[in-house]
Amino acid sequence: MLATNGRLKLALQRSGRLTDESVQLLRSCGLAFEHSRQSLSSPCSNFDLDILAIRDDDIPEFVQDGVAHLGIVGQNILSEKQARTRALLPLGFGYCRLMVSVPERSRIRSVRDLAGLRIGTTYPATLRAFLKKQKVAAKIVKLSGSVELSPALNVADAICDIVSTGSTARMNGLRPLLTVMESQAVLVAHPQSLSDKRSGQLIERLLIRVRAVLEARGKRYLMMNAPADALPKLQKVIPSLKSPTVVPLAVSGMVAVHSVVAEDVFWDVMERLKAAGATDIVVVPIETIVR
Ligand code: PRT
Ligand code: ZN
Repeated sequence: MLATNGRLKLALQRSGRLTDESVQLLRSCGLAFEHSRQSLSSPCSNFDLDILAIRDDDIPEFVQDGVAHLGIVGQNILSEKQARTRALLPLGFGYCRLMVSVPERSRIRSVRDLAGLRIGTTYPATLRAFLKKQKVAAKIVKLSGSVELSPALNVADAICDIVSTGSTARMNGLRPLLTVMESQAVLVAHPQSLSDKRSGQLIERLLIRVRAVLEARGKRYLMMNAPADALPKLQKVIPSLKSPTVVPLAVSGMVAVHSVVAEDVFWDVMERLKAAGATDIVVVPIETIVR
């Protein structure tokens, strides 16, 4: 399944909302490559992998056809293109929703009210499947851009478009009515590349790294000193301290306690750790956790 040069190919968005985080994720996996918005393909110098930088809309088809073995793309695009790819992992960025929005003053209140109306969208396939499931017969107006202007131009009565903060919809006098799908960036694979020995092995090696980087996100390594008899109290403060590393210190009766904690929890519990007897609390970032 690999091309003649024996290298894996991964497609990511050339220039857009997913680009920086896609590049950052791969660099966190220890992959060394140049990323320039000008070049289509950049080789990794320390892994048998080439990065293909293309439009996000083309990624599902590239991966389906095996032109790329892997791709990083939004679930919204995957759903719309209906390409045969295997989703491997959600990546925790590029969060957004595909939503139906209606003019603020419209009387449309529920999905039923959309019956017989025109909905402008660049996501006709996803919207069609949604309306079918809801048993609502509406007219889908396929647009190629500026969807949010279509009600004002009387091209549509409602729109179905990506929303993240909602400010674009508000600025255009629209009110979100319902969510068609939630989306984030995912890693997808060409199914046959997974079963092929050589490309399958390379993908598995890469997956171990990606999982390890994702696992470490939002986590911190916590170290502190405490009297040995304070341990039960410390464990009450941080439930994840169930099996901490406990190392005796040179001072008798004192121990060093190490554990992994979620960063959002840490600030809440720090004072309570101190009150329970912990001193010299040190928190350091974690780059990877390989399980
Ligand atoms: O050139 P190329 O085709 O590669 O890029 P593109 O312009 O088609 O896509 P791009 O870069 O805009 O988005 C890439 C992916 O990012 C999308 O497919 C989604 O998976 C994800 N994503 C996350 C978003 C948004 N957030 C987002 N807010 N994609 C688009 N938007 C747009 C939306 O279309 C609307 O115009 O932002 C506007 C709404 O934003 P709010 O914050 O005002 O609600
Ligand atoms: Zn696009």
